[in-house]
Amino acid sequence: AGLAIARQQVESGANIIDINFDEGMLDSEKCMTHFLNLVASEPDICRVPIMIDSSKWSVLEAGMRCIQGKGIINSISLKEGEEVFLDHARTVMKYGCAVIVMAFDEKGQAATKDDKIRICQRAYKLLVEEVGFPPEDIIFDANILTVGTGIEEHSNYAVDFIEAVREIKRTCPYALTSGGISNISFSFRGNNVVREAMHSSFLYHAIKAGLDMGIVNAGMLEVYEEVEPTLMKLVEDVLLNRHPDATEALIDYAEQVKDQSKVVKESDKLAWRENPVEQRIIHSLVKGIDEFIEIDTEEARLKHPRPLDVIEGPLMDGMKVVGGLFGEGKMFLPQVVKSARVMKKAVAHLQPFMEADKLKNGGRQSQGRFLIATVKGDVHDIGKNIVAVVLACNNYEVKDLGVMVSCEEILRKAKEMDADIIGLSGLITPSLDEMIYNAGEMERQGFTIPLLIGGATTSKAHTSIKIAQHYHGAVCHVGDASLVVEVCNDLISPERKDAFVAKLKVDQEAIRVRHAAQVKDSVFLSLS
Ligand code: B12
Repeated sequence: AGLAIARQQVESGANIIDINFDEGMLDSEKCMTHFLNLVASEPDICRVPIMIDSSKWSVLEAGMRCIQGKGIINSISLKEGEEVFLDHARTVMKYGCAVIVMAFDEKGQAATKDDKIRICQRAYKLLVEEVGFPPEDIIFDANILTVGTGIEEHSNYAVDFIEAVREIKRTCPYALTSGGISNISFSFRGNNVVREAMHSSFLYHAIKAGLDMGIVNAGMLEVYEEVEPTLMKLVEDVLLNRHPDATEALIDYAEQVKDQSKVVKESDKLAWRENPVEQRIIHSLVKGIDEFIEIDTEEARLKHPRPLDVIEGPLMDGMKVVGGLFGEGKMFLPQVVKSARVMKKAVAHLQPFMEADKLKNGGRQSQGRFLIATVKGDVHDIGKNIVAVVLACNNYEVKDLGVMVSCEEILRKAKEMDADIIGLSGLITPSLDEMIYNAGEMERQGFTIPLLIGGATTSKAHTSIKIAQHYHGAVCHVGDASLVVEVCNDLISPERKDAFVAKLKVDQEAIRVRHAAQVKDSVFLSLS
């Protein structure tokens, strides 16, 4: 059962799994050892780092002996004084683990902002200066304590935590911060509508202050933007301690939502199903609901001339909303993982229809060999997979090398398969530099075949100004998968190729000249 829960958590988007056997009737050391050995043989689970969690040092040590890769120890603190703290830290360092340091000292748990900061700074100094502990392996947990309890001293707890995080991040270089998010909402136990809203809002504000990670049930998070505005205001009044009656007001409101949630929730839950199909698809993507995505994708497919139009239309629109909310800190990574899963399910539904189109077209002989990969350091593969399917359905022999592929691997494979075109996908900014590197290496190794560039953060401007100059062959930016077949056909066709490349180079030169003029025309004013 433990393994099933761990697997479910990883599937729901957990980035780390926390393992704890602190229970009176258990032999915790034995259980920890046994369970970690089981986890080690489950590739679906042990691909994420493991956090060994216990309040007993002997259990933590037993765990450290078992885990592979880099683990995280949860936790050590100054509760028993400096000597024990330093001794524990040295052992953790010996095993190469990172460590959670709780904001506790000899006097107890830090509740106020000043105490949290003082204890964490003291622990940081001891770890870095006395033990030589790598600061990037220190994770401070400055104690998230419950608000909305009706006790006045508790009303500033959320603000205390958020402000402490800001100061810890400023004064303890490279150290990370974490916390148990659900603690904040304990006083609303039984009312998940309010609790989920509290978690989303608290995370939103704490992440802005520098919170790096949080222990949270990935399935118990509402999308910040989706919280009903009145509820969000009341929740934020409590969290940010905006006025003395904030808790009372939220409790009153919580009572109403609680009643409503029983009566209205079931029908309300499905009210979005009445919307047009495009909106339903966006809703499923943003909320990470995979239940209806195949039915809706099918309905949309019947409305559009080609299956690819569904991808380029409602599905991409949904992913853009997800990307926007994620960028603003209003959706969190586990939620985006769920959205990605829904998107993949929709694309998988459309794939056979795209393949059927190929057969309808007679399944002609190979147009050419296309090598595609997401560049080193980048895990995004949804767009790349779509491009691969579209090309395969248009009679290209496609070799997909997957994600995080090094330049060396890409070019080695390209030679091995005698590729006609290489396509690179990348969605994060560092991928742009990796693409420049790939282009330079293609030049150095004497390639002449075209290079296609794609993925959300790439652009015609960047391709022209930063990538194309490193490679004398054609370097072409392709904005979306619906354009890729035509571009490839032009690049392969003996009749059209020269004219296409000549025009591409002229267009890119024009972009470079325009850019150079803009840069030259910029006049810098002195600050004085
Ligand atoms: C889903 C998603 C994820 C999923 C990815 C799941 C997966 N298996 O792919 C997960 C949750 C894992 C993820 C992780 C991260 N993500 Co992310 N993610 C997204 C999101 C929301 C959607 C991407 C997507 O799939 N779009 C749909 C596809 C179909 O579109 P597409 O890739 O652009 O592809 C189309 C075209 O571009 C083109 N195309 C694509 N590739 C190619 C290649 C060729 C050769 C050609 C011709 C065409 C082509 O064809 C496709 C179809 O038309 C975007 C936001 C966005 N608007 O893009 C952020 C986004 C890309 N992610 C972002 C970030 C920051 C991250 C993380 C660093 C977050 C973190 N803190 O850990 C990590 C990165 C980890 C890593 N090292 O790569 C940022 C990047 C910002 C930046 N400039 O660097 C974005 C823009 C979100 C944001 N607004 O902040 N992410």
